[in-house]
Amino acid sequence: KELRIGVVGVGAIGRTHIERINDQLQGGRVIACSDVNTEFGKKVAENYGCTFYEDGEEMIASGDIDAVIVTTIDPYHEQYVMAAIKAGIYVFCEKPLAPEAEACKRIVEAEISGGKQLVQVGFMRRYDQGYRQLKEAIKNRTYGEPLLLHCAHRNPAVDESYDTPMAVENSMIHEIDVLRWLLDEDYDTAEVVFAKNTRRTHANLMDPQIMILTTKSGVRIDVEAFVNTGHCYDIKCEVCCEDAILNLPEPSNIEVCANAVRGHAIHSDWSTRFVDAYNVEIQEWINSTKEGRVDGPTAWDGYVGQVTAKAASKARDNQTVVKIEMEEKPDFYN
Ligand code: ISE
Repeated sequence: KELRIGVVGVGAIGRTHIERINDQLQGGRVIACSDVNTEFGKKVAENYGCTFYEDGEEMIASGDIDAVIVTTIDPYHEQYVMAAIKAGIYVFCEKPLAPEAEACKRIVEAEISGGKQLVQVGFMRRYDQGYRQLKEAIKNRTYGEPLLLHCAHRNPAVDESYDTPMAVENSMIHEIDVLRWLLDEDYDTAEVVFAKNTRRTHANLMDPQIMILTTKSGVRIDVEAFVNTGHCYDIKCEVCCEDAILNLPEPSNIEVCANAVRGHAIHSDWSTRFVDAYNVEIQEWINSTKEGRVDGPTAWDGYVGQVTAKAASKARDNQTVVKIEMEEKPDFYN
């Protein structure tokens, strides 16, 4: 039986999830959707042949769907994730779980008191082939202990609404999640330092920045966020282990030899760079949901990510090293 899915928030990524579920993946179908912009939402619903609900919470409580995908703008995530927990249905929420750590904590508490894990957070990098290869090598200690990591998160350009905190809270939040998963441990401290600003930035954005994290066992990580490179979407992850240096591979492209240059195209946008990761992520979510499990990043992971990001933001604002403090992981998530 197909998983009946509803989508709240059918702006950009909501629609790509509908398309991948209905056209490419197996085992699920988006049959309902909702959007605060009624006129736009109705058009989208018509386009994809699903039932439109003016009120997302009503859709979640309707009994017509088995699971919901939350792709509204970030400040509304909490409301719909909470509604799903209340209705007892599985929910996939795009990253971040909520913009404030406190809101993530409320979600964790609601899920625990509901007594069943229902929430998955959309940290898609865990589904990327390359990161999965790194994870395998690190987990097995094939090349000894990982000691330090050099990473980069480069975007071609961002708009004027993207400001200094977003480098951590919107972009490097991906590294915060995926590196913690890769190393299978939590962070101890965070720091953010600045570089020389690019001429392409604007008054409210320090670009590039470098975030420095240490893990509990002492692994040191630096992540460059450079979001106005002007030319590329480029994700780097170099893991220095005791016996080898490991580098994140990129999805491959044909090699072209022309005009006295031999090379291959690289991605200029996250939506194409991680398209395979998104497909695997949503397929695995459909599969585990049908089997009654959450296999992916949990609400706890969403909370830890946000606590870490806020610590890094504080470190940046005060130009100090901040110790990352949070509660013990509840047994519920073990
Ligand atoms: C964006 O929100 C994303 O999630 C992308 O994956 C990231 O690369 C980009 O920097 C963010 O702005």
